[in-house]
Amino acid sequence: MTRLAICPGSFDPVTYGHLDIIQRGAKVFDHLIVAVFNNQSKSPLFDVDERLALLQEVTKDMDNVSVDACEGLLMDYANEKNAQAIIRGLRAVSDFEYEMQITSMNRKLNEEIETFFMMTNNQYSFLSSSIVKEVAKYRANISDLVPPPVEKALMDKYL
Ligand code: COD
Repeated sequence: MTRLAICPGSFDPVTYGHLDIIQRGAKVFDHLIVAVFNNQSKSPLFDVDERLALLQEVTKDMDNVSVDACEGLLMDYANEKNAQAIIRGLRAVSDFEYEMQITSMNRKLNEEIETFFMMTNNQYSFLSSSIVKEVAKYRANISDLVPPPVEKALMDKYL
């Protein structure tokens, strides 16, 4: 049986922290779908098509990773794809409560699909898309935080 996992998120935009989790997830599952959702509590800088295009570009050499744009409930999407697992990244303790909340809701929606948490590489523990956007606005150097196509897209946005 093919083991399929979904790595959901806003990815507004994708950072090296996200990529770290995507790479780790792709090592333990046969196939990983990076699912781009609009998180209702965030106002995105990039539209879904832009986020998707950036993710496609930066994951193009990962053979068992694909990228998809999604709407509606994560668990409906995972069920439709016959996925066995959801992969989420954990940075610091501050992520824990939010992750517990969405995981217990997701479990209520579908008990068959397990959520796995992966701890990020220490160097990305305090990295988030929001922080990257904040500093990119002031044209600070972000080359060690995001891949080159994302850096360019951010610089173009804030031109
Ligand atoms: N290191 C490691 N992991 C990281 C890092 C980092 N530096 N930065 C982010 N991550 C991880 C996050 O922990 C997360 O696992 C993933 O990468 C994506 O992060 P974000 O911030 O892009 O994504 P979120 O948290 O905004 O995603 C929220 C969802 C879109 C998944 C959520 O809103 C959702 O499931 N929406 C669909 C509607 C739904 O089903 N709702 C019911 C659940 S409440």
